[in-house]
Amino acid sequence: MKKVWHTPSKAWFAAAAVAAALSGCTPHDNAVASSSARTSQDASESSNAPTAARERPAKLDTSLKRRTVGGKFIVEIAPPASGTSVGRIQSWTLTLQTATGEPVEGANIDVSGEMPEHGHGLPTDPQVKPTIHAGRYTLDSMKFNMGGWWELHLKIRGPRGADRITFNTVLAE
Ligand SMILES: [Cu+2]
Repeated sequence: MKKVWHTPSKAWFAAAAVAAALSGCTPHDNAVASSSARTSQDASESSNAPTAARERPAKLDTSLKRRTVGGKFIVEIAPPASGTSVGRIQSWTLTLQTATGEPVEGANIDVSGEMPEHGHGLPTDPQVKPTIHAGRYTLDSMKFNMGGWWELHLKIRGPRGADRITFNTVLAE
């Protein structure tokens, strides 16, 4: 993968903003939505921060049930029964299992998202909360502010180890 800038710079943010403007994005949503809830330290660590734009691969795995990168967990995420509505805050569900299919309780899960082609993140800061059902979690404050290719990055810390996974979802443009 070709990397243009190694660290975020003024030029980099300007380029991301231009790319976003050309594609009709509203990158400022991110800053506005999160500025009230975060400290400056949190903001600097935000994984929803803009990223350098990437092209969409010819083949995208859009399966929403997959094994994590290190093979520790099986994760399934699902949009609300009504489907994903662009521009609306919605709750998704997340099912977490061990590699052998046992429900995983007490996991700590971080979610961030981005539109790789546009170099911007989600306009919200999704939160994962446990439910009364073993291995079932809710993914609250999910909002996609435009159609297209989104990546959802999950970092999972369970009682018996940590792993991560990236899901792809393509919403009608
Ligand atoms: Cu976008």
